[in-house]
Amino acid sequence: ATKTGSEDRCGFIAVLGAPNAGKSTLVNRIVGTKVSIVSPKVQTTRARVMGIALQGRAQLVFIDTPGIFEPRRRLDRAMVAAAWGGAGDADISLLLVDADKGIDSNTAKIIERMKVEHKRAHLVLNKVDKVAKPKLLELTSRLKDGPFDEIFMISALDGSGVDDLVTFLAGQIPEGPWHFPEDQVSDMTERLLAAEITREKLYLQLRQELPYSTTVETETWEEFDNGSVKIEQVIFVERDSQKSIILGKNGQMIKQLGADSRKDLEEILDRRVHLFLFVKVREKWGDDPERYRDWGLDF
Ligand code: GDP
Ligand code: K
Ligand code: MG
Repeated sequence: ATKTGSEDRCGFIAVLGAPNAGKSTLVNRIVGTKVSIVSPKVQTTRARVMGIALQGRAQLVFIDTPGIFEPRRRLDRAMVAAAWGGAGDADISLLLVDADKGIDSNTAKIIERMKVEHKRAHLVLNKVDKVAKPKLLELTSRLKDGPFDEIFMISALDGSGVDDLVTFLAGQIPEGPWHFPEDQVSDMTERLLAAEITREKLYLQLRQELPYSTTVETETWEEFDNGSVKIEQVIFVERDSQKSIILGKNGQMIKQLGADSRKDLEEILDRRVHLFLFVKVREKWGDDPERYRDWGLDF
């Protein structure tokens, strides 16, 4: 199914940056559908996620990565390793910076490492929708001696500047046959994507640290002749008290979670969805590699 032609191009583009820079928002916008979940919380993205986009005859394969930060837990270390690993084989790497936040210590460390390891790197200042011009110019001048060939200013949220970035990238990637069929947008299975969508709702609705204690798995996936699908998912938590929070008073919380997730799933999968959510306590799931096997994280 892979097309070939003399003018075809295909390349891998790693998207790196501190947590919450807007990496997943950017990849979703370019791909045109949600392949990677987004929330205002750090560590929403836990593994490498591939988002595939076409620009003319160029197939651009974006590698969305977990944010790079100083790791503490075992899961943190695996996420940061996955982020750098995602850039290792890429043709181009992009450093995404939240222009409103500027260069924090995480970003400064990423720049130091990119100087050594990344030959074709570009800087992308994101969130220009909420930053005044003088601040942008100051940031640009501070970074012009960095390891970057080009500097772009974009808003992944409202899309400004994104087309120019994509056009530029399409011209930079190597000539060669496409790696993926033309209708493929991600390397994720529908089952995994469905679990991620529910995890996104947990990140959006739960307060403080609780989302980090949860993980979601799709247990059953049953398709019917009328085109609808029945999906059963388990939300794993670490303690009984967390289970009661997720269920909520009279089950209100989980009902809302299910409704929000189902709505998104119906849009993404383009079919009727019957979603059933269950909550199970599994102590220390965070230390159990079986729980992240689906994400492809190595330990
Ligand atoms: P990631 O951790 O780098 O993948 O960042 P996310 O894509 O999850 O985004 C983190 C937060 O920043 C979310 O609340 C996004 O809606 C928000 N965000 C992302 N891009 C932009 C942008 O261009 N402008 C604004 N104002 N917010 C953005
Ligand atoms: K995030
Ligand atoms: Mg992300």
